[in-house]
Amino acid sequence: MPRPFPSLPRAEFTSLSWEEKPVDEMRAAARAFLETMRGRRTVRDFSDRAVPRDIIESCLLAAGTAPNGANRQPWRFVVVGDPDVKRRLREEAEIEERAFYAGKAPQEWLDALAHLGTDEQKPFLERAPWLIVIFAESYEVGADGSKAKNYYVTESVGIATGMLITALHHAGLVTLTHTPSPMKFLNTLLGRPDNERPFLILVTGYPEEGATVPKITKKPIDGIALFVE
Ligand code: IYR
Repeated sequence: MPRPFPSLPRAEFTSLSWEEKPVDEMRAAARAFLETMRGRRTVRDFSDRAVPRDIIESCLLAAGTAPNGANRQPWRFVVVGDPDVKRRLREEAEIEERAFYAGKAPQEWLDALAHLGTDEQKPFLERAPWLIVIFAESYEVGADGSKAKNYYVTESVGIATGMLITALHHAGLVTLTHTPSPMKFLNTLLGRPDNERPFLILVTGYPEEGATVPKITKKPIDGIALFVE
């Protein structure tokens, strides 16, 4: 078939590195990983214990392997460990959260959240060692100021974020996906340009000793999937 855009260079290809697993081994691996993932919980009680930066870097590189639109890799991770920046971030986030809990959020939303026990206080934003602020790059700006479109940005950044959460859990850390709304203050605070849209904050660290989490259940297989076969 003729190539639709022959002026674009074709990528070079290399052989796939993949090793077949016997089906029994595959099944065991799938089940073991399910148990690993069942051990992941969103945590709100963070310890202030330090986490080495290189561990976070490895997890970010794992996230950076995510499949994404046209391989543009439209994510930017701003990793905040500076106590002063964390304090300012907490202050700004709590301004938004106070407005949210004091009337901006419709009652139906507040009712849906009630079982989680959240409120406008976000001490973890100062206490956790790392706040990974994830930005979605809506379009790329070249050195000459030219704009290039990115594709499936939200999907791509969502996938990378899921992989980051998984990598951090696998490494033995806990996370909280936090989304103060609106989040535009993060651009100003962290000096990010207009083509980067705040996606979420991944609070990362160790759990506080004696941390508690809400008792929740996950849907069973027939609640989340159906097979057409
Ligand atoms: N951003 C608020 C509210 C909140 C919203 C959802 I949807 C949650 O799953 C949890 C919290 C807060 O962080 O408190």
